[in-house]
Amino acid sequence: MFKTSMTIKGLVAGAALACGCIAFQSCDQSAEASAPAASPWARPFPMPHGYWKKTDEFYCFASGGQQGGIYVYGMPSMKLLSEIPIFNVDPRWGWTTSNPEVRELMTSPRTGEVLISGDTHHPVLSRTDGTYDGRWLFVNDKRNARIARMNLETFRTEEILWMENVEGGMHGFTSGPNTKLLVGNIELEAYPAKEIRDYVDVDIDMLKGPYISCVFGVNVAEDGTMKTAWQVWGPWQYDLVRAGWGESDGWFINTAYNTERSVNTVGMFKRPEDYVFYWNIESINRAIEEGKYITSEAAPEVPIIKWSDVDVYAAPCPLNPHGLDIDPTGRYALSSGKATTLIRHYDFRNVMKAIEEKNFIGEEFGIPIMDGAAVSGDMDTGLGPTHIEYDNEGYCYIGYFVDSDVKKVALGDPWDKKHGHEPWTVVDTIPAHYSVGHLMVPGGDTAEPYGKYLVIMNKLTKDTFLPHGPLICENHELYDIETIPAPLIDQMSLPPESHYAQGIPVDLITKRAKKVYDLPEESMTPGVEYDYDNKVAHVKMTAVRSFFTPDMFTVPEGWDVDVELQNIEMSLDMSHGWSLTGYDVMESIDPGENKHLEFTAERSGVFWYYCLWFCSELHMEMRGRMIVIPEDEWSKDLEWSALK
Ligand code: CUK
Ligand code: CUA
Ligand code: CA
Repeated sequence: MFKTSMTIKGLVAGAALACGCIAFQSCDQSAEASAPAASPWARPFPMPHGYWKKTDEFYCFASGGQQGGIYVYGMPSMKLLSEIPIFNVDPRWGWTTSNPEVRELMTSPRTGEVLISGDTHHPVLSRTDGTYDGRWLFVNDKRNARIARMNLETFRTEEILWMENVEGGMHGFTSGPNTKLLVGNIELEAYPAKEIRDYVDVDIDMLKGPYISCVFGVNVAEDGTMKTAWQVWGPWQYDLVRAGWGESDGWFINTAYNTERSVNTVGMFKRPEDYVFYWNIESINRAIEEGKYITSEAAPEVPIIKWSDVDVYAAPCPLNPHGLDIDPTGRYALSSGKATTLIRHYDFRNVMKAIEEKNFIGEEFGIPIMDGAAVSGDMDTGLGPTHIEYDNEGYCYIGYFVDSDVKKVALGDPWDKKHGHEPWTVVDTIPAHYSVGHLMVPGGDTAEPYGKYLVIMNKLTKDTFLPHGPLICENHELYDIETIPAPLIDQMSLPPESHYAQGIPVDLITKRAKKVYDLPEESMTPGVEYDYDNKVAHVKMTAVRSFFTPDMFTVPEGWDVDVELQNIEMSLDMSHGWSLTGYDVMESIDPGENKHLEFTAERSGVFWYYCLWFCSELHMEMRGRMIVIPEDEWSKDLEWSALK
């Protein structure tokens, strides 16, 4: 079953797989095939201290999907490190709506509603000159058209932008080669405010459809602050997006699977080909400069531009395309239909030539359509292609949901000089367990991929892991792509459902990562102040092993309580937390961190607060009481300062 050219590495992993066993040492077949020590992936036993910290080469940031945040793990250890809470509430990571700062981020500026769930899809690491710089991680919420920005010093969310003028369905989302501009799509067509409907002026019917949708740009300031720069509205919706670099710098491209403008599955499948769109960014800026835009009453600062006032071109793409990804030179873009075996590679040079020479085969809604055959080539390589990543050696990796594998394909000029294969041919077929969604090569969506590893993010796992109820975990499979065939190194279960992931070298993160927060210059004086006018008790409280100070406070029933908590520890890993019995209040607070918690003392009685983490030998003792006095029994002598 093995090709003779197979390397030792491949042989070991292949043999291990053949007998369904990953632990080489205990597997007779693999022992016969090769000595375990020959595998660079064999792990030492017993495990030396700090082994993973020393051996991990990349951080992987994977979207949590319905979990609402981001999973962080190390590679190649595939050890889960953190879950960054974003659109969800998670007291473990100090992220609840009792904290007014978090609550504000999660409050819709449009409706005032606090949303505590989301659907994260596309993590986007910030870039400088086309490569990751380790400053921030952005991610979109598909459900409610939001973008969050995490600070990679603290691994916490600092900002959430609620996309103006749309209710939901933000899907494709990415960064330009420099993170000054983010671009994205609205996937689910909208029935927007009347002023936008009138301005866009294409047929739209609230009951029957079709609807309209937009692409958008978001400016990112030096300090990371986001601001919507523009929205271009038009007749279609868009799925996935990439912003060009290198040869395609200044353009962004996206797929559209519902060019039929239908409102149901069958209707969205009527055309044998849909489109890939090429958008010129400069033309959007020009339209704004020339005043070709309106603004809505709800968002007076966001220019709304008509698709017909910008330079956008369509190229046909086989039946209902999804993923669309650009190679490291910026020259090629690959996409394909979800329900065909064809994958199409677009050559940016041919696209530019077609545009310059006006080689169009027609138009739709005024958008010129290029001849697909003229700008591209097709490969017939597998069914259910969804996403593509690239390495630094001239290969791309195409994930096939239905075939349940990844095809490693050799790219065309100039890469053929590097890899030496016939361009656009499959050089390796990598099995997936099962049904590939996205896949990830570290830096695989940048101008300079780091390569080395491939993570296949499998949607279905069936019987791979122990049963745990009908909703089954996912499987992130790690392959070594430095050899052909690629050996499987590890499999990692992860709760559903990761969409995209990005991998970044550890030193870009570790050199910035915060270990403790900086305490404010002035130290906190613990105590309680009573604001009788507004009926608020302001509690200032410190936490240090193994005390809360104060460890008791009183408050009249019905008052609001504002607890300012300060963890005055300066030691690594000395987080405390504040968990209040009888109330929906529980929050972690890290070393040096200062945090407000707000809630209403609705019921009279004695309520204990206790430390959230097993921080010290007297962790259980690290607790205190909130005593809520019925309002008619309250008097000033019951104030904390009188009792202490
Ligand atoms: S999408 Cu989910 S697997 Cu949102 Cu990038 Cu394709
Ligand atoms: Cu502090 Cu347990
Ligand atoms: Ca279609």
